[in-house]
Amino acid sequence: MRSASASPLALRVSGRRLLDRIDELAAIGAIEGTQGCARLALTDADRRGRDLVTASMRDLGMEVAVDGVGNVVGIWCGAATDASLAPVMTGSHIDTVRTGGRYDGNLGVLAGLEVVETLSEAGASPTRPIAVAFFTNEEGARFPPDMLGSLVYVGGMPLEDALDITGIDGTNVGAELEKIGYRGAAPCPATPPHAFVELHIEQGPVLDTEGFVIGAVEGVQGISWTELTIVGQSNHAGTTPMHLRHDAGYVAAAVTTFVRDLALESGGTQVGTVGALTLHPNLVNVIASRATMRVDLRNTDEARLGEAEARLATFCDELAAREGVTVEARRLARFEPVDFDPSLVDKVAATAAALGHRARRMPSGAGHDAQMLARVCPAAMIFIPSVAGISHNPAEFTDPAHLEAGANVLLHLLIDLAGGLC
Ligand code: HGY
Ligand code: MN
Ligand code: MN
Repeated sequence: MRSASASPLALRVSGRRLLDRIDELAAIGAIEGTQGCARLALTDADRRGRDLVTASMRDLGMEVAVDGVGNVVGIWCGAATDASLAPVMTGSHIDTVRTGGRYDGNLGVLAGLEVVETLSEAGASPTRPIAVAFFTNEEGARFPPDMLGSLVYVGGMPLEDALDITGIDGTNVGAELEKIGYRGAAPCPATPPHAFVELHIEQGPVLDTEGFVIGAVEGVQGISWTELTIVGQSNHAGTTPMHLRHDAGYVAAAVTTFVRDLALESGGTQVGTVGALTLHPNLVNVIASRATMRVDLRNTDEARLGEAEARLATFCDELAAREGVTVEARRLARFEPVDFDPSLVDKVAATAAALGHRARRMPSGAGHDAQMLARVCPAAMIFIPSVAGISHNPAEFTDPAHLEAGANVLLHLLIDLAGGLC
């Protein structure tokens, strides 16, 4: 039993225990032959992951609450903690994309449980309660937008609207929540926590290539998701002269290459992706009558993101007129860039330094729940490296020593934000 009487800075997490938790959760929805897992939001695999994590919360003596959109929050108090105070919260998500890695989101939730277990076994009592949360549908891959659960949690979207969302498979958020048994009674929007810190893998190449262990994340770039439905005319691939075609497949391909060229021309932090594209009837000898595609544009600069969106819209209009098709746009997600609380970002860097790590200040290319919590309380993020910057890929990997280092920074930052140990 480690005593808390030693300087709190002597406290350390158990890297082995954290790895075991990560392995245990990754086994749910495991992608055969890989290290990755697939637990799309509100699927049965997500339910099993949720059941495992909430059981772990209860095993740690945490009070567990589930809200109307399925967000789960566990609250832990030490023997001398003042339970009446607003908790310091950490957490992330445990839903994954279809080709997910084992660390994206999962690390932030399981490291939160490891912090609680470390404090509990040390007999330590933070002045404030510690809350560990996982938010519903952070990925947005099945039900747009991403960060849906945390958006509702902070009052950024009415609960009814979230429950009404239709997924890429035609299912409904509310019905799927009922089906997995996670449409809870806790109110949302929720009472804001005192502060929020999220530990997450970088999912990009910066820390790995520059040799940093810790990233002090200063903010999150803007995100724009648009669904385009292109309607042309199906016709015979062999008999239809090229000038008589209204080819939705060609228009979709032209938009896809335009998105890449737009990002390259824009420079700066502009990125553009078409990751989802379906053709109808999707047959080798039929000119496609319909194409449905989803465009992801991101930039750290709001004005430039807006320019990119406008250029895409103009391109689609001109192409539609030229090819004799219609292009209908539907916005799936739109979040402006977010700056985290500068004093909290400084604390991330100072805590890392106290533990022997120089922190790399940087923006986040990926969206995170922390960007939603930043609307209601001071929020910041701790990054650790992704080897070769690979993520949203079963080959996603982070060095166990970096997992442990990130969790120790989280431990000591949470102790600090919780008013120290009493
Ligand atoms: O899309 C994102 O940036 C995150 O993975 N939800
Ligand atoms: Mn994530
Ligand atoms: Mn992700």
